[in-house]
Amino acid sequence: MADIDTAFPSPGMLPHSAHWGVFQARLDRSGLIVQPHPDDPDPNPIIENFPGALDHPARVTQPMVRRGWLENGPGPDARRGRDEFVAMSWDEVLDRLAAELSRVKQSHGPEAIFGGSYGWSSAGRFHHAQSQVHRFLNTSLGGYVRSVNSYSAGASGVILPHILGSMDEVARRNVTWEQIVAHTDVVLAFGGMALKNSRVASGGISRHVERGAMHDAARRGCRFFCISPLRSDMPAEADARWLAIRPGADTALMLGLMHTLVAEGMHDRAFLDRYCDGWDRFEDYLVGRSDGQPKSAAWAAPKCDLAAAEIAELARSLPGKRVLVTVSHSLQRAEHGEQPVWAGAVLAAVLGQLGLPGGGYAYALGTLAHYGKRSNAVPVAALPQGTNGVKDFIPVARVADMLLHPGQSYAYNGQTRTYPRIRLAYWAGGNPFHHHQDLARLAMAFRQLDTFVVHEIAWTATARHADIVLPSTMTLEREDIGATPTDPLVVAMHRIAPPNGQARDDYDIFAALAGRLGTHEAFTEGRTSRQWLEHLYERTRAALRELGGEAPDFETFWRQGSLVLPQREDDGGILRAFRNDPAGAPLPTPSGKVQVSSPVVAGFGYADCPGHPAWLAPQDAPTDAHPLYLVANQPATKLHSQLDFGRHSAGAKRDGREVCTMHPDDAVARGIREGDIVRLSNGRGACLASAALSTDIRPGVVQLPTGAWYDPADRQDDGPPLCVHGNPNVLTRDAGTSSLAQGCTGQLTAVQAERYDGPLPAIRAFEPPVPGAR
Ligand SMILES: Nc1nc2c(c(=O)[nH]1)N[C@H]1C(S)=C(S)[C@@H](COP(=O)(O)OP(=O)(O)OC[C@H]3O[C@@H](n4cnc5c(=O)[nH]c(N)nc54)[C@H](O)[C@@H]3O)O[C@H]1N2
Ligand SMILES: Nc1nc2c(c(=O)[nH]1)N[C@H]1C(S)=C(S)[C@@H](COP(=O)(O)OP(=O)(O)OC[C@H]3O[C@@H](n4cnc5c(=O)[nH]c(N)nc54)[C@H](O)[C@@H]3O)O[C@H]1N2
Ligand SMILES: [Mo]
Repeated sequence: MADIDTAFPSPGMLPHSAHWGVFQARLDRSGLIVQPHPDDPDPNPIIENFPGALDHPARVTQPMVRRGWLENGPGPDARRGRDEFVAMSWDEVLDRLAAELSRVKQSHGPEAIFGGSYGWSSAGRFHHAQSQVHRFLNTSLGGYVRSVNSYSAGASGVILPHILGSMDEVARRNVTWEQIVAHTDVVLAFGGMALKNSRVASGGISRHVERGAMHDAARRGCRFFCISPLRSDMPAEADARWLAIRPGADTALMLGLMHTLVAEGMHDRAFLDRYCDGWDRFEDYLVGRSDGQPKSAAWAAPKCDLAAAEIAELARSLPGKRVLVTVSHSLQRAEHGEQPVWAGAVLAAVLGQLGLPGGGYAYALGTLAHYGKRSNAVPVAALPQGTNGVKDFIPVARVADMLLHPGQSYAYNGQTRTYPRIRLAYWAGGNPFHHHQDLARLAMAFRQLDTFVVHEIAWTATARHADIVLPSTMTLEREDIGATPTDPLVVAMHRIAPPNGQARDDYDIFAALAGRLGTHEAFTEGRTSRQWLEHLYERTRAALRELGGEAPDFETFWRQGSLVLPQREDDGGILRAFRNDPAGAPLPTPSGKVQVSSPVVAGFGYADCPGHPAWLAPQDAPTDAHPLYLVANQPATKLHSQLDFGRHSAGAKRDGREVCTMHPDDAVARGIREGDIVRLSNGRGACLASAALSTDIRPGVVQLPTGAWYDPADRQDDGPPLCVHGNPNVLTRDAGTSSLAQGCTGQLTAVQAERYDGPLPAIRAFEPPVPGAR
């Protein structure tokens, strides 16, 4: 039933887990030693950011309060983000914060508190900071305005339920890597399947299998297509053919492929008849009956900048083969991001492949280690969040709009909603100055608040924009349970090191606040952290017993360090079930079938998201002034902004600056050489980065990963900021994907690049603020 993982941990090491994998660690006199799980075939090197992080100067070591807030009281303040901080004792800061929370609740109600607190936090299931803040706000203040969806999948999370089923069904419980190794002939990977991405998963994965699976499939003869502006979006092991598509043009390519198949009678009519709803309306659009424009390969070619013959040939090569279409999250983190997600599903339907082993549509396969895996047969620990008394929410990426435009109405998924008036925002476990777009605008938005509270392990730009900064422990400094529904290993995360400085666990901070608010019992249920771990573990244990097996008690689990859970069959999920029995296992859509077109979405009447997949030309495209596409993708050497000061992340920078990649043609035209500092700019701002030249990037595209901490050259200036460290979100646009999903569009924007010959400003991102006198 539940086994012990005998390989883990090794003697003398303690078990722990992170979003970048299960690992073991030890703190000795020479410092922190971390090693991946001994049986991990392809460990994620990001764990190398841990050594040196525990007592790095960037850690927050004591509670700090912004001077302007302390002296003038709560209220909108243009100094937020550029004011001095003063240090304060825990007792005083908790008293003051409890009083402010009470004031906001009494004067404005919990509907004036924004507790979305989006962010990845750390991997342990109990100390997960976002869950902690939600539970605290629910149990102690009556609730909060929440956020829905994610920066990861803002558009797909909304469109997929309209056309196939929930994101989890279509991404997590669908085609597995095992099926690909055994069955797939062709993988059309739109956005690629970069190993840098697929070795990450919230909660921690014990074995990273993606590289090996692509290698084995390719060896068997599976043909991978890396459809992306970057060749490196597919590992060498896949031996992929690279189609260097123009960014933002995938829907055009998909339409061109489908048109060729339909025009040449190679589409699977029987599949479309039996399993799909709304084909005719879409076909009218595809062949041009509805708008006079056939979406042929010749039509698609100039849009995606691939040869028409190449598109047509690719289409003709597909029928009769087991074809898998994947669409990465990145494609939908862009203007009209709903379209490639929808068109990819319809392409798989046109090929008649949905629901076949190793075939059809695996949305987001390769973007996170969760996807392509079997699911556990029993639930894993999660902190209950209580009941939120406030019903209001925003789509997560509309946070700046909400703060800047209270009372304004906006469209979302068929509703007309109104932004609430927020007085206090509470963040723990996320970094909006990493994840949000147009950072100058975001800073303005946070200046509208009465009070901004942040719990952080380190002095991120978000902490620097707060009024109250509370130092939290990092994962290595506390005990927890590491687990995810897509990996069988449950990890007894032992404490590796004592807390740094005055840092406290988020749980203890909230418990102390709850004590002051008279809600201690409701928040803690009388449990210590250790008692919570035992309590949360019991859920898994009870479910194991129900399955009829032995399940060790908590003490045994803790002593042995891990537990291996049973997993479900690799059954292909809802798409396979539907294919096998369309009447008995209908899809959870209005027709019970694949919505090739959707009367519901059409009924919303959105010009920016019509009732079937369509090509909608982007507004945020290159111009004469800003002729290059910027691809602002996920960083290889860290998770988002986490531990950007760590040695693995720092090791990939040049003189402390982030590296951007561009094609030699674009560089030569601008007098830029390898290693030169370039200034990337557009109307919203600018940043500096070190140029790396490569022919593995499409000409006309500059790639700068996210994650370098925002470090504006002049913190007092109100003009477009210059980030000296290389944060691309000074450049990206703060606009929703469409009226349907209002998702984040941070992946792409248009910029100019020039060699920067001015004096190089110092990078101060990791220098903590020096507390002023009180
Ligand atoms: N331009 C552009 N922008 C993007 C993207 C993109 O592709 N392009 N991608 C987007 C995506 S997909 C995502 S998911 C977001 C990610 O955005 P975030 O999830 O907000 O980024 P993280 O850096 O993971 O933020 C987690 C924060 O929690 C802190 N933390 C860690 N452990 C603890 C703890 O125990 N307690 C507390 N209190 N804090 C802790 C870390 O120090 C860090 O600052 O970014 C989005 N932004
Ligand atoms: N190392 C590391 N891994 C991560 C993360 C991290 O921060 N670091 N974050 C994790 C998270 S939260 C998420 S949501 C996933 C995100 O997964 P994704 O959003 O898929 O990841 P990205 O790296 O942003 O984008 C993947 C690739 O898409 C390509 N691309 C960009 N625009 C286009 C386009 O218009 N068309 C095509 N065809 N390709 C395009 C880019 O070259 C890019 O490298 O990654 C996860 N994995
Ligand atoms: Mo994400």
